[in-house]
Amino acid sequence: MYTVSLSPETDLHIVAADDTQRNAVFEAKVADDQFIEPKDWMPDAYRKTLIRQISQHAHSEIVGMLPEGNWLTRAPSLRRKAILLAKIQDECGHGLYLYSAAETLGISRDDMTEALHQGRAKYSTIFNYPTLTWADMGAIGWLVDGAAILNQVPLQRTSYGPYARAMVRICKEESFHQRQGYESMMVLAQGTEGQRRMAQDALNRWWWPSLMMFGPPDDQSPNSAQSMRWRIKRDSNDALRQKFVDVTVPQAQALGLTIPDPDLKWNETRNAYDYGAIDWAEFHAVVRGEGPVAKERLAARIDAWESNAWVRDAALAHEAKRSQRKAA
Ligand code: FAQ
Repeated sequence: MYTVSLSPETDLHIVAADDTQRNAVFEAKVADDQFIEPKDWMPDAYRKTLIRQISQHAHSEIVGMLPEGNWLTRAPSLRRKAILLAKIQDECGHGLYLYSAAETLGISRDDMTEALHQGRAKYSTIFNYPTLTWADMGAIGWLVDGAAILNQVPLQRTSYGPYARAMVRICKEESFHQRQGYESMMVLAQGTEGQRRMAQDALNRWWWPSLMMFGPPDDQSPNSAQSMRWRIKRDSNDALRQKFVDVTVPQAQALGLTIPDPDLKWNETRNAYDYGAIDWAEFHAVVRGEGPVAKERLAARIDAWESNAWVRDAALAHEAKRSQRKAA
């Protein structure tokens, strides 16, 4: 009979003869909260799910630079500009760690980029909304990075090692992003009447799209059950959304701003906030690529990729020369 032993001395020496046995080793490792590493055997569907999720996550970080980049030249002070620039550079770094993590699963960065440009790969719905005023920079940091952290902290314990390790640093940086956004909102909320109105307007526009970031409701989420069994996802979409509402409402109250949801109320029995109905038709339309600025976002990415091809060509030519010299 075939048995799986997970002591560090023995499990590395299991020679599994067929996929059923390999799968048993894989399942046992996942159940034991051990990381699956790039050279470990894994089911094809696990690999595919990870490539899908990690590449979408990477694309989100990269496309997510655009709405904020839009405000770099219009930041109201040198201090705000330096903070925003640092944040955008961090997001770029996150994208690169995540592309690298996905590459360990056997897909190339070029293939992932092509999938994004051809509309085959998704990125977060949130980045298909326009940034209309400076207050949107505060709202994105507070709400979008706030939502991202809640989703990403559990991903530090996701079952695939390279993804989990990438998330450790990403979470530290996202935490700074959330705080700078909240601080920026605080300054606006305590500023002139016009500034307070700008902050409220930004909250009004970003609140519902932020709730949608967590994905469809659990009973309409085709990937959740399997991803949670594989411990890729550690919490469900609805559980994280609820957590976000519960931590964010008191933050809005501290700012003196109103969450744009007349149905929002504390529920003593559940010890959590009840909140109003999310417009899932809007969510699905944005996922389909019909978001307010979806076309502009993709066009900007494709333009950046094409007009900077010479940088990639030069770097590769340099690398080829170096290898030739080494070989000679
Ligand atoms: N947008 O079955 P589920 C950030 C799709 S990072 C677009 O529930 P899953 C940092 C989903 O892909 C933000 N599509 O899917 C930052 C699936 O379609 P598919 C990104 C969405 O994967 C801040 C279908 O709907 N974070 O913001 C969305 O189990 C500021 C059914 O959904 C991550 O990617 C959506 N919101 O759960 C940067 C975190 N939701 O692929 C710059 C990692 C769902 O089968 C500035 N990802 N869909 O064709 C995840 O945790 C998961 O992938 C979920 C979705 C929770 C997003």
